[in-house]
Amino acid sequence: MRLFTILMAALVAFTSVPTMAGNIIPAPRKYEKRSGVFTIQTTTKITHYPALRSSAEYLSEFLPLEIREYNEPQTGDIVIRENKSLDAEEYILDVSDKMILLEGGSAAGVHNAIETLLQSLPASVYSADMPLPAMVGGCRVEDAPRFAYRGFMLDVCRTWMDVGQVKKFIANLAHHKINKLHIHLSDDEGWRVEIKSHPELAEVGGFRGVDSPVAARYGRWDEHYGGYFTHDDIRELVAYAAKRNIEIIPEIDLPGHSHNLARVRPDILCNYTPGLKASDGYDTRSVMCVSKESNYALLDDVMRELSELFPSQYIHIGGDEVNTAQWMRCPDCKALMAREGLTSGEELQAYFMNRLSTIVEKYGKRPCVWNEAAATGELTKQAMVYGWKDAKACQSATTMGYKTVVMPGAYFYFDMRQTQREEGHDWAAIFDAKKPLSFGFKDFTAEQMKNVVGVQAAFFSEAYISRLHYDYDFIYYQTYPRICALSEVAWRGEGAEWEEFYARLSNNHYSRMVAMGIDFRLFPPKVAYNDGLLSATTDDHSHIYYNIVGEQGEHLYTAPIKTDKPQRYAFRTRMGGALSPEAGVKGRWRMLQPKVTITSSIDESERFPYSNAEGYGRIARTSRVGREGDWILYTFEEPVKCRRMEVRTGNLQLPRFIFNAGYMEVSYDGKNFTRVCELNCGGGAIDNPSKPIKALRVVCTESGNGADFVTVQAPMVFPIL
Ligand code: TNX
Repeated sequence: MRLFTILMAALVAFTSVPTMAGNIIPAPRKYEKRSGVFTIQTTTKITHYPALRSSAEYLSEFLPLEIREYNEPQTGDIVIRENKSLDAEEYILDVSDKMILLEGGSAAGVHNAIETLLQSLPASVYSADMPLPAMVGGCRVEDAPRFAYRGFMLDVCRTWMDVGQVKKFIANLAHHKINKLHIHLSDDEGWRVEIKSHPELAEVGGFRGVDSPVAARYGRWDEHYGGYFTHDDIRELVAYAAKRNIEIIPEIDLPGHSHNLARVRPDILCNYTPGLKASDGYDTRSVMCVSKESNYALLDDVMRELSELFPSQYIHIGGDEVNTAQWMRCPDCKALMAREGLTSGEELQAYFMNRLSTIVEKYGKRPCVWNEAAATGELTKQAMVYGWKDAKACQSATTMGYKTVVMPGAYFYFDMRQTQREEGHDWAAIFDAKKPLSFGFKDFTAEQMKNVVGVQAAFFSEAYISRLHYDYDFIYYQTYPRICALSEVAWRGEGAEWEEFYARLSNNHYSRMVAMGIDFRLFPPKVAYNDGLLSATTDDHSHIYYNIVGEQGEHLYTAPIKTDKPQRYAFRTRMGGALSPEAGVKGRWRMLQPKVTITSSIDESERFPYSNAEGYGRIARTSRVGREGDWILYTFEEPVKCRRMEVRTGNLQLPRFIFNAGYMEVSYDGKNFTRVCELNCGGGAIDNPSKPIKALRVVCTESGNGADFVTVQAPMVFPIL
């Protein structure tokens, strides 16, 4: 058996795609293999130039060796030093039989050298339990990033992540040479940073649901849900990130996305009373009034505190998806427009963003905005623009003269789902790691490239919260290996060939990520069915498991399965905490679409009638929010035989616009109903019904959902396989 394994490994090595030397991600500019081997012993020392103590300490978190301050490189040491002839982030890693030399233009360059060294060691180095002595092959790496800005945006508003969780995220970004963490600290669903001069912003706005004035949007409706970072927390995060060459850029998303702020401080809103009927008495306005001087005074306090807390030269002030209709109904905003000669909502937003930018600049910082806020070109050119809509929006910002971070959603929004059947948003695109790796700057002119500061990806977390109870970690499943692809593009300025990159990933990097504690997404196995034999294969050293519809448990796959019902099997791979989506033969995920009529105690919306959902293609909406006692009824023309039936209120993959609480009933005759289950995230399901189903009904037991309506979806009918 052992011999067989060795032979197989040799075969794999022999037939595999040639990869960039060193199998490093992101691939270094120049990598030369050298003769000789350095042996790290338990007695090996990490010696460092005086100013690089922190770098030595960082390395010793993975290689627990003695640290010494030293000025001359000594045989047998791992030497950390500055080389002034290199750019700040540039580095040289030189491994010979005499020593390991890590040189950087600054501590940032040294950090990059350390990350490359870690990737040159066995994967167990990441869990700090690499057995010593360990051998490192001789090599010389000369490397530098193409972009100074290599970022990731984390949304801690929709789903709260505490200091420990954010630290873990930062630690893993650092292993991929990502050097900016853009942290989204305020949104409609939460305010996540303490403001000492206005404690209510975080103390009240950091929580939602139950007794909070903030609506319980997205998951955990029956819980006082949330949290926020104190000033001490922020200082801890900033220091932790800095040690890993990561700068934290805070974002307060203004003047839109301010529903939370408006619930805590209703005085920020425009001067008119909204119609409250559809939302069951709930004010859903979410935009700061532009005309109120008191708003600028409040924001001055906020920006002052943020500027003291975060050493970054940037503060992101948002500017996306502003509902300007609210300003058009406000007499004070209209008067301001007349006074200032402004003719559109966009111009009014530019006025607001410029006022806010002046405040940010007063505190010695530069403002960052989402691309909409710079669309008219009126915003100060001091601002840095984050192009999220598409590549065009990025190009147009660069042409107007804005420094621009490129992050088109269709390539870099890692909250998007990865295939049709997986979880997550789909509005920008459905894509896996191949997509960000394919990103290039071919369409950008040389002039435009001068204003491109770098690349960033994002994880918005609306879909995360309702998946916290899954048996895998949704955020890591969504973000890795897509972040590996991001790191390649951001470091090198271009992607790589997929085959070559995938070889580096699957041969080396997967096991590194397992040791880093990342529960990443594996690619699904290939499934084939021939002559009554069902087989599954994979090429990434993971294990294959399968389950059978209607049976409990998961089995290790070891050999082809003889069956005449291949559609009953689903296969997935696992490696550590990583797992793939399920794969199977065509027909495994077939759904029925029996003729159905949808009725409700609530009238349908005119724009999104119930017939949309009856057609199984599109979603429908009610004309108002659900109240206690409301119901939605799904009646089938003919009783339906199936293995499972499920109905959901709310938006497709997103539990919002739902019945917050309630239950589901089934009827086999269309007259008598029996209760099946409580609603969970707005939905319910019945498995293995005893008879064909004539109707399902969901009943609401709690009024309101923080919005104006309830989304109605087609029933999901799973056939007997
Ligand atoms: C758009 S990107 C948003 C966010 C959402 C995200 C979901 C941006 C500036 N705004 O509010 O969470 O889409 O993908």
